[in-house]
Amino acid sequence: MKKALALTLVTLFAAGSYAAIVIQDNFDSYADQAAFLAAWPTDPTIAVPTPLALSTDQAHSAPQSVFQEGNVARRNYRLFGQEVAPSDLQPLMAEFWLYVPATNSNSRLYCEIRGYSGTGLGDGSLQELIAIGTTNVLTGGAAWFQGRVAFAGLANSGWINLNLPGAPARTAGWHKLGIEVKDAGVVNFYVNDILSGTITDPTPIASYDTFMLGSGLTSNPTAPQSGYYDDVLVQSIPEPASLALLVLGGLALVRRR
Ligand SMILES: [Ca+2]
Repeated sequence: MKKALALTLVTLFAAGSYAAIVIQDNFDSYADQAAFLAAWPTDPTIAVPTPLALSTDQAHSAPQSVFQEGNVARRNYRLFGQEVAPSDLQPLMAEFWLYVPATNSNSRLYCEIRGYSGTGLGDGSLQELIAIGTTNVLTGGAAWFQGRVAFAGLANSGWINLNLPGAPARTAGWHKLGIEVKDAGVVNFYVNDILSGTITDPTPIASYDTFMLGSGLTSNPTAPQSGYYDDVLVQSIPEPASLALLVLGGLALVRRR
């Protein structure tokens, strides 16, 4: 039976079907801003390319996070280093923690996953982006977090309030925000691990390759809304059903011997 278990594990590894971590960063290992920028380059596409700032003022995981004050547009990015194709059996999950200071309709603090025709930002054209965080474009938005799928021809440029029944309201402090992408363009948005909104993309793309850290926008100069980002985790996660199938497959292989 030990042999069977070992072979099953080998089968699982061979299929690459256990959770594969694409990006994992708590921002705590960087000695200084230069070290942070080496891992997370400044987005060269915003009007005045300006990076987020490594900070110890707030942290979800101590001691560091990255800071975006409300009146300066800042954004960084990291390439996946691979094309990650989501499916129902192995969704793409992108999560991070966002600190917001107070509810305010002028807040624009969010992160995105993107898919380019090439290998990522800087190579090829942007085909789609999925965002979660805060925006000022929706009526009544200050009460909630928001999610977005662009550019699929959706209303409100693809932004929705994440206000499904039971969704956590936007409050001051840290919140865990998550994007889950499945087959057929099903995009689920999570706030504090609670499903808070869903968008079905009418024109889904095949794969994603880039994480954008920060919105690259200001949060209204008249009432600046500063924010912090921490604990980014991008994974390709097999659903329990697909894991079970692989285990059965592995056992079947063992039995045949
Ligand atoms: Ca941290």
